Amino acid sequence: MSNAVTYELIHQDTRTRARRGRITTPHGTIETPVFMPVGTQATVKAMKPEDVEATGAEIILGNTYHLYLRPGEDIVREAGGLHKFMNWNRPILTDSGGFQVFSLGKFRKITEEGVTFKSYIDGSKHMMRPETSIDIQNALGADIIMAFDECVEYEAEKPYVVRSLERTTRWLKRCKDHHQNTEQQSLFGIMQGGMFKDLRRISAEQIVDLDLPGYAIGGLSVGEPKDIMLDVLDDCVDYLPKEKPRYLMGVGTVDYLFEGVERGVDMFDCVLPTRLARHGVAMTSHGNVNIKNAVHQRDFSTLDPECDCYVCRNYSRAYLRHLFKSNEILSSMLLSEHNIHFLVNMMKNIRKSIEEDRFVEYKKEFYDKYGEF
Ligand code: PRF
Ligand code: ZN
Repeated sequence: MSNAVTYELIHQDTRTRARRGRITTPHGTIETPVFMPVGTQATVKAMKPEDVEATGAEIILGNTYHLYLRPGEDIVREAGGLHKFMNWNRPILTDSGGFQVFSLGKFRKITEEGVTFKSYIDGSKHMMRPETSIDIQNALGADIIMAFDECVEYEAEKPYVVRSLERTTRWLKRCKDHHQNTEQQSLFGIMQGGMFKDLRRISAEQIVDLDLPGYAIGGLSVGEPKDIMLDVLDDCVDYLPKEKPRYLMGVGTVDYLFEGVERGVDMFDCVLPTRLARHGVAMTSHGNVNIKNAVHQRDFSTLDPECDCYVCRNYSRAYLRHLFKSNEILSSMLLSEHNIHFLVNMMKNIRKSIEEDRFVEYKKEFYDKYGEF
């Protein structure tokens, strides 16, 4: 039986762990390292699929938890799956719902069987088991589906993290046993273990044992300081097999993308570019630009002279500021398109620099221009 998703290593950087690769899926190929825009509610907020495609994005994320609660996975299945439902014909990855459910705080309860939680929409009670998450993800039909895991909070105590990661491994086995559609959808395992390197190693050994088509690093970027996050990440990547893709979940600030790539991560996702856009912030090669600022009132230059996206080819900062100040929907649409293009293009440049063994130089060049993070 063949896997839906395969990974090919194209070039290993000679001076860092950065690597250039390619992931093949039933809906097309993805060049890695890759940034994946987030489309939680079966839409990348404020963007039409063709606009997402125009940015060069090759894969987007969907979310089990949100689509289960609304519209319900049956409706997506009846529509012919998530690709068809939302009119996106390229690869999709769905997160398992684990992370979203655990973010609910006092509105959820964890047992060996699964997690009970209250809907944020109508307060109704639900139980999500590893099997439920897989059933929903099978109905949605994404190319890559994620294991149902527990992401522990940053300051969780070690004894709790031990129990949690072992339960996450047992849940992963249940996910793997339950997932039958392996030729259409590939299940990725998720490493946990909090900020404890010995536990990260144990978690990695347990999940790698299951021989899955890819692995994610979960439980990072949950509020810990940057030096701790990078120190833990350093070790995590080494525990994962070289011949499988590695996905750092929920990470996508500009500096973390470079730091992750440098440590050998292949896939990233983050809501940041679209969220910043809706708050009037543009990401540019010279740092973030707050379009609300009065200095842009008569600024007829573009957001970023180095960007060739649809927005930068056609609109001025003065116009974008006007749209934002007037609460016009087009403001979110245009800034989202630019920000996604910015990150996708940055990853394209990173990939090229790895191929040419000058990732280190490119990173320095980029940081010098970008300024403070
Ligand atoms: N698990 C899952 N999704 C996630 C995370 C996780 O740990 C994170 C942590 N940064 C983001 N999204 N399933
Ligand atoms: Zn642009």
